[in-house]
Order: sequence, then C-alpha cells, then structure tokens
Amino acid sequence: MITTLVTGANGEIGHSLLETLSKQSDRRIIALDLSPLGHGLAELVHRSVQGDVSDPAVVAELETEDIDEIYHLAALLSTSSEKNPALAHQVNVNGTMGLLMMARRIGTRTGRAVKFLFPSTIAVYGMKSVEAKNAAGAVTEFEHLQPTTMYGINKVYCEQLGGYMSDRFGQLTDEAGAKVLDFRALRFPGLISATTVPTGGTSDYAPEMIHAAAQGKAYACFVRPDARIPFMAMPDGVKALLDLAAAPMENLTQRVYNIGAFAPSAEEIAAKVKSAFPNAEISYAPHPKRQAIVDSWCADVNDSVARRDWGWSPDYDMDRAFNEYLIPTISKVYSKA
Ligand code: AKB
Repeated sequence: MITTLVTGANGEIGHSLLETLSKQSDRRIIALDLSPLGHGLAELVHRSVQGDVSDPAVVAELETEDIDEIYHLAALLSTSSEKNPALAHQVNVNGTMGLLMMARRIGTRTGRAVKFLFPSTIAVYGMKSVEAKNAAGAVTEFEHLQPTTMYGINKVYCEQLGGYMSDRFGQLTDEAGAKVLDFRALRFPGLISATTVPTGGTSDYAPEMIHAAAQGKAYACFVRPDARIPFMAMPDGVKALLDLAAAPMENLTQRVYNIGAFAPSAEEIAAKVKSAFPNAEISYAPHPKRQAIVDSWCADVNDSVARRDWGWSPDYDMDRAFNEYLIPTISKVYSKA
C-alpha cells in the first residue's frame, strides 16, 4: 500500500489527480486543502485534512502518517501572488520548506525515501522583451531563469531548495546511508481542464475563453491576440506527474523537467474555440500587468530531456485536445447545468 499525500487537493490539478489516483487499489490517499473537499472528492480519499500547508500544526498532524509520496500542489498562482506577495511567499516558499522538512523526518523514521513531486511552472522564465521571447523559441531548463513575478521567483527557488534538500538529506544523512528524500519537479505550461476553471493564474485566458464559449457567454481576453505561451490538456498534466513519479531514479539526469504539448497564440486558441462554438463572442482587452507577465514567459519549452529520461510524450496535441477532450467534455458539463 502506498500512502500518498496530495496538498491543494481541491485545486484544478488536485481534482484530476485524485480521480486518477483513487482508481489505483494500492493507494491510501490523504488530502490536504484550505477548504473542505469539493463535491465527489471526499469519497475518493482515505483521510482529508483541512488547513494551511504553511501551518506547523497542520504539518505535525500530517507527519503522524507514514507517507511514501507527496504531490505538493498547494500554491498561490501568478496573478494572486502579484496581488499578495507576502502571502505568496508564506504559502509557496515556507509551505514547501515545511513539507520538505517533514518528508525528510518521515523518510528517516520509515527508512524509505519519500518521493516529493513538485509542480513548477513556465513562470520561472523571464524573457527580457517580446523580441527576445520570439527569438528564443523553445527554451531548455537552464536558460532565461530570471522570473519577473513573485510566483516565478518562489517556484524557481523551491526547485533549488528541493534539489538541495534531496542532495543533502536524501543521499547522505541517515546512518545506514539510505536515501530519505527524492525530490522531482515538472515545469508545467498553462493547464486546460474541461471540468474546472482556474482562479488566480495568468494563463487563465485560455480556459476562460473555452468555458465562456461553452456557456454562450461573451469573453474579453486579457492578453493580446499574438500572446503565446505553452499549454497542455489536464489529462497530460496528470499523466506527466504520475510518469515522473514512477520513473526509476537511475534514469533521471536532473531533478527539474520541462514538459510541453502545444504552444498557440491567444488568437489561435480563439479560432479553435470559434470553430467548435460558431456563436462565440471573443474580444481583446489586454490588461497591462497580466499582459506583461505573459510576455515575460517563454513562447515554448524544449522538453527533450524529459522525453529521453522518462519517456515523456503528451497524448494531446492542440487538435486532439480540443476535438477529443475539451469540446466534447465541456459541452457535456454545461448541458447538464
Ligand atoms: C499561472 O498562470 O499562474 C499558472 C502557471 C502557468 O503556472 N497557470
């Protein structure tokens, strides 16, 4: 039996991850979220803890469990973090540090390395100008790491922190020489789910546009038509987390991996939405701060190392994401409403 902790369980990735993990009979899932688990999620988990991931009392409660794997999804996203940088630091950085320390103590107690899966983001990139962004194209893990947002800074620091903690405590500490912490991170592009709508992110324009059209609502997109960043269908995001978690440690040549699927402009997304929903009303009202954030993120990612090390390959390119996942599922969701 694998005891798995999912933080931020009520969030977008949390929803889909819980649905997938709960189908595996050898899993005992513990869910943590600030709010009570949403409709249909509570019955998927063995135990649900309500609280703040950065609260030491919550961590102490979780620590009583012999956890094998942690999917640490709890975070304030980019737009929310710009509005409240101190809270972002508390949750995104202090929350992560507290959990890494907890994982180390659990690993030392049980004698088994705790796997720590960390969703990082394309927000770690900081392109200096739109011209530089377009010229750079698909960036590797080690280029352009000068984030301009609190969220990007928090995430790039926690990538380093997780690596440091794994190297320092994961390989060396325990007296028998056992590994106690195994940190692995994915840099997610904007994720698009057919069943949930994100809040507080800056890649939100894509899912908002699609969900608005499916409900027959007009949508004013907060970035320019030419704004381009990578995106991914949610099932591929969950698949990537599970595949990276399952990869043999000896195959991994780095702790942090880019993953990509498709990289459309806002205008290309709008064209797809209009072909599925011909009456969709989409206009553009760029918001200066949110536009600047998107302009600072890369246009695409180079994910060749993930492909080589652990066989990453998305199931959904843009056509398949729209035709076989987003449009049919979203249409069903709103026809029931
Ligand atoms: C955000 O927009 O903040 C997130 C992300 C790209 O990490 N969706």
